[in-house]
Amino acid sequence: MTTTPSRTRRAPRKPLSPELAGLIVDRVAGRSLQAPFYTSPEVFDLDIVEVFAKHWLFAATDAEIPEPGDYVTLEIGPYSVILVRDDDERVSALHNVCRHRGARILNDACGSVGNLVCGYHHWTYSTDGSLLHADSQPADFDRSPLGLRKVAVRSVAGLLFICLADEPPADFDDMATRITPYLEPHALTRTKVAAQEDLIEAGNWKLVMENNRECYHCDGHPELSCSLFPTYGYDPAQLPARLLPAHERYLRAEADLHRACAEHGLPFEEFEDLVQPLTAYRIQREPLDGAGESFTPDGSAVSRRLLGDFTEPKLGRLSMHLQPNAWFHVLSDHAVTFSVIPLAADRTLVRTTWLVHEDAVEGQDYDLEELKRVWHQTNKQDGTFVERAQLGVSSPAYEPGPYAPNEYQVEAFCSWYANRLRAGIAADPGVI
Ligand code: 3BY
Ligand code: FES
Repeated sequence: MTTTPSRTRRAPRKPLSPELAGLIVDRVAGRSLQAPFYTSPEVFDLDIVEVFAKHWLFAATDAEIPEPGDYVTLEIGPYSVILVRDDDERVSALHNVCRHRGARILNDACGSVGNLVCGYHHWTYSTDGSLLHADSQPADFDRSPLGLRKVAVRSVAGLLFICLADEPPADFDDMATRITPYLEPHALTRTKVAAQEDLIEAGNWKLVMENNRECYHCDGHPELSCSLFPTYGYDPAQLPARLLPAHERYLRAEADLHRACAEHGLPFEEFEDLVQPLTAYRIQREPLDGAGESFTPDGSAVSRRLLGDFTEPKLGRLSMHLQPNAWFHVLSDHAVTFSVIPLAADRTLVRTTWLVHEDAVEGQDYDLEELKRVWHQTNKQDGTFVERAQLGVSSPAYEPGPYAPNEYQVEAFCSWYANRLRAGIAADPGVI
């Protein structure tokens, strides 16, 4: 009996219309994207092929699958990926596609299994993906080439990343090396999931990301504005007069934060490379307003049990942005991760996960509603902004408008995105 070795196949492809290809090649920098990038099903498919199937994506946290057999599944366009902790406590990422006749194996978003058993004809795989058992096969049946197809996966300081490509971008290692010293003191591998919320926003995934990359709109976030400085994204030389008092507060808080970081050996420097690399990101430890500890009405810590071995709650926020689909706030007392998954041209899943120290006790060390309040409310408000943006860009009257200087990270996101599509067209002209 012969079996053909498995090879990664690409997502379905179809011709790219010349108009769309022209819009991609001729994108005008400094302005929002042309309407089809937000509204067209053709662009949605292109985004899956050129962005989500080719780049490293933040997928989940180690804390979501703490024990052997724990799994989560993730749907990305036509792909379904299983992240499962195997018996050696390593995380495997596997295509959720049975090697018999292709049935989806795990159909829940998360759970725990001994082995991975296909519900169709009961082919049984171990948690590292190897095929353990296939019933009623000939005596010489060779199981070895029929393990579940693997997806590249990396764990960095408690964050799990996957890449669907055969040859994942190698610059992931540069990012992993740089972000690890910022993240490690927060010991995310010693956290537990206090809450996770999925919000489906009525807008394109790029509108969700663009909205995250600026705080021009942050007066629409009264809860967040208690602790996040309203000067976010501004060049200090170009601050409007109304923000000067906040900037003075920021500078004092920043000096305090840098002293605390020096004392506790924490890196704080801004690193930002959001446009050119395949794995593009920014990371920085920034002060918070008020008490400077956490996202609360007065800025004081939500959880009495601080992360890692911290004794000092006033450590601001470690802020990290990753292209294409994630951002993070890592504080002294908790961490919040956000991942964005496109569902359709005009529908996007935003998954928010709150992590606390694994020994923190709900009701004693923290109040769950208080922990979630700021980002639950902020996400809802952002969902409304995104929905309004989607409605507006869907009108024939929409024309791309200019970004303000404090929206430079929005421009960086769109430039990165346009570069990725251009590279895809250059590599494979005429098709997506
Ligand atoms: O997630 C972030 O880091 C940014 C900061 C301001 C707007 N957005 C929430
Ligand atoms: Fe999975 Fe047949 S399709 S066992």
